[in-house]
Amino acid sequence: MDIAKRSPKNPLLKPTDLKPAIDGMEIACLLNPGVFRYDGKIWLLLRVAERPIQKDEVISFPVYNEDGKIVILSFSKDDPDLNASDPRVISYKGQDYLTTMSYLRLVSSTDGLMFKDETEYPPIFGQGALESFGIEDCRVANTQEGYFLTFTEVSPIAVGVGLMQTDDWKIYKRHGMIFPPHNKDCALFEEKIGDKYYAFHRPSSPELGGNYIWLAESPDRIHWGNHKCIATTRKDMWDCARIGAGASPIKTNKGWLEIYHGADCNHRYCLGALLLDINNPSKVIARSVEPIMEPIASYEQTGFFGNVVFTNGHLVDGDIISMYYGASDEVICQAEFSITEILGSLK
Ligand code: MAN
Repeated sequence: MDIAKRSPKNPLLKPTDLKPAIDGMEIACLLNPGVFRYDGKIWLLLRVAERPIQKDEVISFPVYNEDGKIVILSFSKDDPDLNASDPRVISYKGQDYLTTMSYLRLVSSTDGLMFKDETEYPPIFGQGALESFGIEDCRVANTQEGYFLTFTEVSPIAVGVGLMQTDDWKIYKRHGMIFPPHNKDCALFEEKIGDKYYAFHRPSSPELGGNYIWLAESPDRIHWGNHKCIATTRKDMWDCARIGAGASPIKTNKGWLEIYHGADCNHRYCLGALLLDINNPSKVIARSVEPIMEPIASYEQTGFFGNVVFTNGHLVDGDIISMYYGASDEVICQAEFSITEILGSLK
């Protein structure tokens, strides 16, 4: 059952609301923001996906070259070596490319609904060979030691999880790749349990196993071990093809509550919840049988890649989760949940 209370102001942000950051590009999509409070305001760390303005007969997209400069690659749409059936990824002569280049960009708000561009705070672009196709879907953990950012690093050789750290959103300390390929959907717990840090991550095991949510522990948030699988996809259910963690888990009096995404083989993305033991988060107490949110609004069904609700950021105030999400991989939206209501829906 869909128990999300969507903002009547949705979508809050669409691609034409911002100016492209890269010269000669258009913004194709705004996606999946990290969310945090800073300087008395509510901030979104948007994933912005840009590409050159498209011409009819060719598909063109940006990549970083070896010198860290953006170059445009183009393929003719009628080239028999091109597979462009997915709007997100194209394949040419056995090599996959992304149709857009994503980077991270800050917007802020005083009411959580009207967001404005923060031009004083520079965007965060991919750097180096492991991010040459960009960086995506950044989770923001607001910890006692500062903000920790976990995001997907994409390049022709890998998809993995990167970590960086900041206190002021101007200077970033980059820690490199913390979960090697293929891995994404990494969400850090915002506090220690006992003497360890914890994180969810999503390795993919293509032959045996699948796209499952794992838990790892660390003495320093940089070196991770003791990996355990805590949730798998479920046959014939809404989350039968892939699952992945959303934002940092929420501490409740029943345990750690994690909102996660699940997709079926038609790439329909819904949200559900996991409840984990407060002292031992590898122990799953309950899990949504039905999604708590499904792509049912028009802006969630039609867009760059339709039938998607995808979240990796929220704020919590008492019983209310103010969740921000990407709809149809194109626009940014907000919805509220009651923690009590989610907990009551779990089996
Ligand atoms: C993947 C990621 C997300 C995206 C969904 C739906 O999980 O690339 O960023 O929102 O697919 O396309």
